Amino acid sequence: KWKGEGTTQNLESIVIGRCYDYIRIVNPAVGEKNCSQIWEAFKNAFINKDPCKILPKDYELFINLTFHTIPPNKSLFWENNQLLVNSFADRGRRYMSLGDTLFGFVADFLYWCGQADSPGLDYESCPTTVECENNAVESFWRMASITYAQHSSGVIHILLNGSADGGAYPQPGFFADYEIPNLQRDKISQIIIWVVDDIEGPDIDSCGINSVKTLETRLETLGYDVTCTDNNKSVMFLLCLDYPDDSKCALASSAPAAQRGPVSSD
Ligand code: ENP
Repeated sequence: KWKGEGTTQNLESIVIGRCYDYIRIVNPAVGEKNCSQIWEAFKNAFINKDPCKILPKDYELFINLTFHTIPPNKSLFWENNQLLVNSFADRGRRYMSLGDTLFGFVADFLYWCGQADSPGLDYESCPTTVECENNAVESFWRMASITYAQHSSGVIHILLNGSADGGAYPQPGFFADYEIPNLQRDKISQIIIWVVDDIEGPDIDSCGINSVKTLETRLETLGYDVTCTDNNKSVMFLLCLDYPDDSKCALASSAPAAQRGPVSSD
């Protein structure tokens, strides 16, 4: 009956299993957490309720149970490049995106919703944000985004896609609407924006123009020290894994060396 994907099969096992994976293997530094209690809090946010009447605050207990600090200088915000961010952040080893926190990790890539007057999950379909914005998944990510932004500190990075259709900095968007307003000015020393184009994609947005300019101005107006760079080299290296022969992926110093051939002794 709804237009969105239904609840992911085996949701309970996935959430509980991911919770243990996170606290035991991915990031034991967060300390002991009660994974079955975390599942109960997650489920109680939306079961037995009209799937269009779930609010961010319904996840309050879930957030309290999963909460842990975010290391300074490790926050990585993004739009329109989730798979790239997943590889780049490397499960918190390089950066800690929302999906690398316990509260984001347990829900990443999943779908879920309940039904009014029934304790069952709806595995057939769930409402999309267009159908109703107060749905279980949207409200979850709003609450998670707010929490993540409030607790980010030090140097903040934002990785944007310069080839995205609607512009690198979408409005509305989670970053624009739930993260920027919840950043704590006194805890943040600098904001670094990276705009990276897809290797074979169009160059729609760059630092200083279009939607990126809008973002830079907004952050400066809020009093942040903002730096923006195009096509960050480390991110490019990662993207280039899949396009080794593209001209954008030529390694500047090694190309001429390879053409020169072996060093002769005469
Ligand atoms: P999309 O539309 O590229 O990707 C949505 C997918 O990413 C979904 O599979 C979603 O899981 C998962 N996901 C991971 N983190 C978030 C998230 N944080 N979020 C919504 N979905 C998330 O992402 P968006 O909508 O542009 O959101 C990007 C935002 O995430 C940025 O603000 C970034 O800073 C933030 P699921 O369970 O929905 O299938 C916030 C909202 O971290």
